[in-house]
Amino acid sequence: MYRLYGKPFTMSMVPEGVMDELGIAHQSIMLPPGPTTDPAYLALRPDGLVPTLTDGDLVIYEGSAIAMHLTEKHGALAPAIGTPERARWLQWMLYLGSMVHPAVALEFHPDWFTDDPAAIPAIQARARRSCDELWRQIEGQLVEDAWLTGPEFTSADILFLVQAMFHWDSPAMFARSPRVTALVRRIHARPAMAALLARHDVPAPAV
Ligand SMILES: N[C@@H](CCC(=O)N[C@@H](CS)C(=O)NCC(=O)O)C(=O)O
Repeated sequence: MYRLYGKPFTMSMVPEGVMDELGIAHQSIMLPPGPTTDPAYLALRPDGLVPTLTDGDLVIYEGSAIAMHLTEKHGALAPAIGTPERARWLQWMLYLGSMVHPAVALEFHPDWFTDDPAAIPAIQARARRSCDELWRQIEGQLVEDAWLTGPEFTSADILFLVQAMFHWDSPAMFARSPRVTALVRRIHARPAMAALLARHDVPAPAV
């Protein structure tokens, strides 16, 4: 049985959403908010962050990597290997995880990047501008009436929804991005995705 370690309103919603969409039963272990110091968890993921997935002896962490592992293992939610759509899927799984999410982290956890409390407002303001710019760039990459990687809904759409979710308090960001907004609405219209957000007390997209 899969065991997913997570926290509400975090990257752990990505593998959780993948398992929900695929109807895969799993045990969900919600860690308390704040820095994780539990040695048992640190033995699984040494930086103490979430998510981590275990499956018997297998331990895997990093949200995008877990989602990619699940899609490979279950042969679903990813385009066929070697196709242009698969290339786009790889691009978005890595880009959203390694470029967009760090900008989100800079905004939500500025204390990870400085020991100087006086520097925090400036870091947050800069991070917000970076996120704004990233969404503007992503807008230019989207194709109207398509999922993120093409005609099929994939795990990249789940990752996209979760990254967008971190910015729903910024309607101005989305007002400039009609295709991002339309894709967010389309993904959220899937029952499993709406249920995922509701389970984490995330309101429906205000975009
Ligand atoms: N790139 C990492 C990001 C991990 C990360 O930043 N996790 C955050 C939540 S999104 C966390 O554990 N924060 C600690 C906390 O919120 O208490 C991944 O996808 O696993």
